[in-house]
Amino acid sequence: MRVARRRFVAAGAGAFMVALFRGVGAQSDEKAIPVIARKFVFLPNQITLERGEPVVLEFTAPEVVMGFNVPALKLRTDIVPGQVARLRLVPEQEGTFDFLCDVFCGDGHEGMSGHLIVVARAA
Ligand SMILES: [Cu+2]
Repeated sequence: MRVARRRFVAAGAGAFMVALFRGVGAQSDEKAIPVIARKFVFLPNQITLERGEPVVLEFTAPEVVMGFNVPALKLRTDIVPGQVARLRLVPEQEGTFDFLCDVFCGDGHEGMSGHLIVVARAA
């Protein structure tokens, strides 16, 4: 009984945190970058960020479920129609990183990719 109750409380707290996270938009110190994932392209498909600058990528998918994945940075999210998927990051490494859709979305899925480019912060 005691264990069951503890599990219930933990599950409830988890759900609350998820709800809180989804409900919060970009915070004042973050730059929001909207990205649309549609068949079969990310718009924009080249995203330039400054190293050390906090950003939140805000994804929408008007058609079907998509995935955004930057394998080299171990960053990914599902993008579900009707919801905004937010990925917060502070890029720590300069370079060009490939991203791709990792949820099969149709005949053009394999070509659905782009680049995340991290540059030195402007002085
Ligand atoms: Cu896809």
